[in-house]
This record gives sequence, C-alpha cells and structure tokens, in this order.
Amino acid sequence: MSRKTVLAAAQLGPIQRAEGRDVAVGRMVRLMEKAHRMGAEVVVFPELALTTFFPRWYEEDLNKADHWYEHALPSNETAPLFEAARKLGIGFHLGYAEKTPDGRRFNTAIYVHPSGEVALKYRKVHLPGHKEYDPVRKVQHLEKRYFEPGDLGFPVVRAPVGETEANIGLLICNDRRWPEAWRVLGLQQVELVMLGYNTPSLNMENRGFEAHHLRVEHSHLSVRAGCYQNACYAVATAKAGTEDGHELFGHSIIVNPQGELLAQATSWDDEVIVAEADFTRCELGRTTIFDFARHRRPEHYGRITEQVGSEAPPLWKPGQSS
Ligand code: CDV
Repeated sequence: MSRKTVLAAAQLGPIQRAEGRDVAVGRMVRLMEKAHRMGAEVVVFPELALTTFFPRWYEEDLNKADHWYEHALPSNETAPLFEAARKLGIGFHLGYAEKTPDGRRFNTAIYVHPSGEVALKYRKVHLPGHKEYDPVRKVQHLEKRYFEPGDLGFPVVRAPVGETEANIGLLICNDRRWPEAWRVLGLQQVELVMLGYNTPSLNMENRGFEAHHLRVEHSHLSVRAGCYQNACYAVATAKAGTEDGHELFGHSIIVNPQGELLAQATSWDDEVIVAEADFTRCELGRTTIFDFARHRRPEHYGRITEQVGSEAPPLWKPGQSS
C-alpha cells in the first residue's frame, strides 16, 4: 500500500478583533476548497484560527471573555467547515479556544477526519506570556490568564490521512520551541506533526535586541530540528499580517523527516501551500541515527523531568582536578 499523501498548510491572514467567526469560517472553507483543488488530503489551519489572537487583549473578568471560546464543536458557526470537509473528503486540523462544560479553558487543537469525527485532541502545554496585566509591556500576551496548561500530555494516534494512514501528533505554537515535546511525540513514532502558530514579528518582552529576521529563523529552526531529530513530517501554519495594528509573521512551512523545507508561504495573507509526503521516508531516521531503542540513554536524562529551571554549574578553578 502506498504511504503517500498531499499535505496542505492553510495560512490565514489577519482577523480583526471586531470580525465574527462567520468571516473566518468563510475564508477557511475557501482555503479548504483551494487545498482540495491542489490535491491535498489534509489541511492544517493556524492556532486559535476562528478569532483574532485575543490573548493580546486584557479582560479583568474572565466571564466577559466567553465569546472568544468554543463551547461545542461543531457549532452553528463552525458547521460549514465540517460540512466542507465531508463534501471534499478532506481531513483538517483546527486550533481554537476551548471552554469545557465544567468551565475550564484550554488552547486546543483537533485533527478531524473527513467524516467529522475528532480523531485526536491536544491542549497546549507550553503557554507563553503572563497572567496579570503587565504595564511595562507594549502589547500583552495573556495566554496564562486565558488558558490553563493542557492536561492531555502529547498524544499520538494512527489515523487515516487520505488513502493511507499516519501516526499523527499535534503541537501548538510555543510548543514547537521545546525539544521535550517533540521527543515525547517521537517516542510514539509520530510521522506527521500538525501545528498552528500566532507569532508577533517583534519580541514584545522588550528585554533586549532581537533581529526581526531571526524571529522567523528561530521558528523554522525549531520545526526543522523537531522533524529531523524525530524522523517526521510537520505542517506548521501561521496566522499572518496585521491584526488591529499588531503584526504576526507568516512563513508557514511544510518540512520532511530530513528537516528540509518542502514548501513555504510567501504572503502575509490567506494562502495555501502543499507538498507530497511519503511516510515510508520516516523509517530511515527512525532505524538509523535516531533509532531510540539502540541509542537513547534515559539514565542520563533525569534532569529533564526532575528539574524545571536551569541551575548554575559548579565553578572550576585552575589547579583543581575535575
Ligand atoms: N502563541 C504563541 O505561543 N506565541 C509564542 C510567542 C509569542 C512567544 C511563540 O512561541 O511563537
């Protein structure tokens, strides 16, 4: 059986604060149709794809922020996306703000089979930013206020992708910068990582100079390293452009298990990029240099799970044996 499929990243241009989900969903349906015309069998939308990147806006009373969250999927407003997927026979990844029936809030992603069934759900673990209003910052990043850290770990599932099957894992935005997250997926033989992101073009923490072009470079570096070191494909899809005066970089990419770029978005607007994946290509890395069973040494990795922050090393002085 062929293990090939065509992957798509459906980058979204800006969504303004005043725009409703109907606008975003309409654009997403058009992108899905375009991806289908380009031969794609799975399409990946960005993080928090249905609204503006609302964690930049402070809200004192979280109950007044309920309109940013999905309380059920599909809802009346998101149903057209699920219907389009069914009609086109295309699977899709969706990032959204989730409010559970018992009132918990998560930054969530799902992989939806063309039937409309959710094959995999993930809740963002590495929440960046801060919880309280920060008067020093020019722009807030309140993910720690609006969401609690994910409680599902980093699950992988083998599920249909087009005519084939693949071991699928999900990451969300900031997760892509953490090798621990990729390795937990790699340890489950992940073959395809879908991830969406909203990343400002400037470092809003203002704690030192960071060149503009390096923001994109660091994003790509993280995804490419994650793919290479875990022998998997990734589709990393951006929200791009200027939302209410706040610029997000695009540069969505599709990466192969060698860490090579197969496709890259060139606009900061709605855009589809596609690339063919052949999941048999995940076997080379997994059975050679990154054959975990033969080469990993977890007895030396204790700090990874036992320690959170970094610790200064002991000082060595000349004349002192090591
Ligand atoms: N949405 C994000 O998780 N953004 C973070 C930035 C702002 C640190 C990111 O890693 O891109």
